[in-house]
Amino acid sequence: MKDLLARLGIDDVNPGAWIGSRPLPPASDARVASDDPTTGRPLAQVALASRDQLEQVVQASQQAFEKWRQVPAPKRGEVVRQMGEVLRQHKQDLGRLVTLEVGKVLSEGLGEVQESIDMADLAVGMSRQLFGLSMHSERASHRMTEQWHPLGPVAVITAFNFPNAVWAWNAMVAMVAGDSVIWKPSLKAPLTAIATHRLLAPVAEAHGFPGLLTLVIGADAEVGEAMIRDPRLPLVSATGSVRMGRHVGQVVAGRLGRSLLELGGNNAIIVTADADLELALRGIAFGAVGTAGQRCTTTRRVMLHEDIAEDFLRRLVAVYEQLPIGDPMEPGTLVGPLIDRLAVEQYQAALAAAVAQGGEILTGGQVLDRPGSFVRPTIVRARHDMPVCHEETFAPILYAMTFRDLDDAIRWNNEVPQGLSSAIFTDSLRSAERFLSAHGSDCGIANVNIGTSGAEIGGAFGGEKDTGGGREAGSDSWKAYMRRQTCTLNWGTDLPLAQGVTFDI
Ligand code: UN1
Repeated sequence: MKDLLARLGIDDVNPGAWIGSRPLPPASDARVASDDPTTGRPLAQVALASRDQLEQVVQASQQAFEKWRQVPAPKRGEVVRQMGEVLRQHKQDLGRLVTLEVGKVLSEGLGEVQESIDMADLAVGMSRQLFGLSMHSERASHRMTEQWHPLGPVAVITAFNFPNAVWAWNAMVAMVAGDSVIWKPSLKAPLTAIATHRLLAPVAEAHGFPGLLTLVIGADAEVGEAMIRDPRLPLVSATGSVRMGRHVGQVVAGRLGRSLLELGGNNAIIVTADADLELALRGIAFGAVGTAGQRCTTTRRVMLHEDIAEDFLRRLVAVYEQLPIGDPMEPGTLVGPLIDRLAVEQYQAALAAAVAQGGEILTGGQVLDRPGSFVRPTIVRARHDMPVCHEETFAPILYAMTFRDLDDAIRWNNEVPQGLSSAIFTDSLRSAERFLSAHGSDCGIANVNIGTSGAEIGGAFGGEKDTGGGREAGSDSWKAYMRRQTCTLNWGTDLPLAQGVTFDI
């Protein structure tokens, strides 16, 4: 472990503010410890960034932006391509650090770094495809076009559960778009952020852009608030809880800035009577238990057709009862720890509420008696209208409910405040299309015969309602990181006015 941290440049105490590869000296004694959720032991400490350091970071980021935006987009893509290469070279170490720091199993830790590599590749392609449109002007000898320009320094606020990839979704695209990036990671996963930053900032620096990538690890009250209020930051992209996002969204809207929000989910899978149940079983198990239930896309509710419900639940319970729980670094482990003791308390509180509201625990429900933050993945027989089923608890708790009519299941899918991901397992074309129709799932992601989590980066990722409406990663999400300019050019000798207006002088 010490070797791994040393190879990635992590010391016992690490600076929390970085401009490129230059750390700013600690501003005070305020520190945060990053604990290993598998053992509960501290891995290393980080000196918290101050308001004053944020100011230095914002200024450096602004200066970098002013030059970076003049670099042709495909050349910006080349810099991002080189960052992707560095990630490839360090995938093993970085993936292990993700596993060490947040407790996801190693295949998922490595998969997360792969997601960042994929983002770099996608962004390189995007760098030659930041297309505008051309329109036909109503005026003779006029040409109308639309072009996209860089926006400015972008604030990227990330959550603990994807400490590497969510930054990459934003940063890779922002960089090819011509923006500089200020990263404020979760205080629960600062070491992955430092390691990632220390690997990639030198690439930008080698091209003459030390301020392109900056990092501030600080308390919300000290640096987070100042960041979201700062009019020099035209876009704040924030991933995390609905509570956090509602605040960020309101503050940024108050200064008429842009926010890109990727908040909580409460994702359901519907299983119809004609579904391939083996496929459904695997999809639900990965969706509900993968990452110990700590993805925004985690499957939290399952709606089973009454004809198959009892038999299916018996099979699902059997799968749950033989899941290997333990050290996420060990090959074969499928369930690692929750991020910390607070998450364990939230798991317990949700289960107490579920039982009080009439739910029945079919399997799981216990905290493991061992160091670290381990809980048993749990299935609760529930009713769709139990209040606890409408909340997101970041833990492996699956609420199972039974339906007769597909219309009811779709209504239940949609009745929660969140709107991120959803899925149906069915072999019926009609049921699948009904689910995907305009009066089907209301979520940003709707899948057929695939679970709710594990989206590829090529699509636009995000959700509706309390999930915040943002879209990141693929498709045309790059538009969020740029400003649109409509240009009308008159190459004639007259000056006709639009709408037939005359103004003869
Ligand atoms: C998140 O949990 O914040 O679709 C992101 C998925 C991953 C991303 C999850 N590609 O599950």
